[in-house]
Amino acid sequence: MSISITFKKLAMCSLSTAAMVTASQGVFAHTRLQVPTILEGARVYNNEVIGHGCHNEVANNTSTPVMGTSVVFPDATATVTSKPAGSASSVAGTPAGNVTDYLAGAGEGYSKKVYSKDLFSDEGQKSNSLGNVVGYWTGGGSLPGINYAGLIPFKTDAITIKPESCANTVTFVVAIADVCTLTNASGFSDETVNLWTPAVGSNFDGPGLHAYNSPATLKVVRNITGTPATLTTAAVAANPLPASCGEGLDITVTPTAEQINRDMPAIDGNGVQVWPQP
Ligand SMILES: [Cu+2]
Repeated sequence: MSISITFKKLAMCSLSTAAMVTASQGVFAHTRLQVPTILEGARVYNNEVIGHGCHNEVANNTSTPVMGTSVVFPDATATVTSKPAGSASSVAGTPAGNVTDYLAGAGEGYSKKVYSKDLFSDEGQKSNSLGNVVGYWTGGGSLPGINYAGLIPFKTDAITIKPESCANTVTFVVAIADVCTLTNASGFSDETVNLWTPAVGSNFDGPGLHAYNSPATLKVVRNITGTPATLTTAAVAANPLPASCGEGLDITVTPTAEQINRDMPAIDGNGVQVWPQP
């Protein structure tokens, strides 16, 4: 692929946020979560939204269909950083301990696939050595690369921010690979895969590719004021910040390279690694 084509493509997609307001949605939309911000303490049914296919060199668009997707949610080994609440995204975070410093429970296993063959014919859930679900894959089918979005349903269980922590928000960085052609890792290109992954030095970083270091995120917001009861849901108690926390912290939880290398491959029910090809 020529440098000018790559440039054009990057320019098109860097315009995506502004362009989506006026242009037809979906054409340039990255793969993200349908509900990217949720309140703590609530189970949420959500979707991975596959925004476009892989690059088609002949048509110079993203019309190559997606045949499957693989997702990794950070587990309790994740890298945790913090910055003052409300900081701009350009502000670098500083190391801030472990996910269990901020979240009640194991700090992993909160996300589960919703079984569905709407889009792809096969699927599997990924668990770590503790038996906690850390992601899923689904494949076998053909999602058109343009003029459609694909929805992959999953749910998150109630996630509780520790009352004694200073976290205002906890943002999970979610690594996603949208596969258009089965290849081994050396075959990764804009024509074969979109790697919506954090650049943490894993085998799935995809340096120079369209989706480089552009992962999806799921932000959990502390329920500082509590929620009154409605006809269908019980009241939720307030979880105020401790006075000593000041304005509080925005926490980011990013899967490690080791976890992504372990959990990104799609392994079928017979134990065969389907993608990437060995
Ligand atoms: Cu894009």
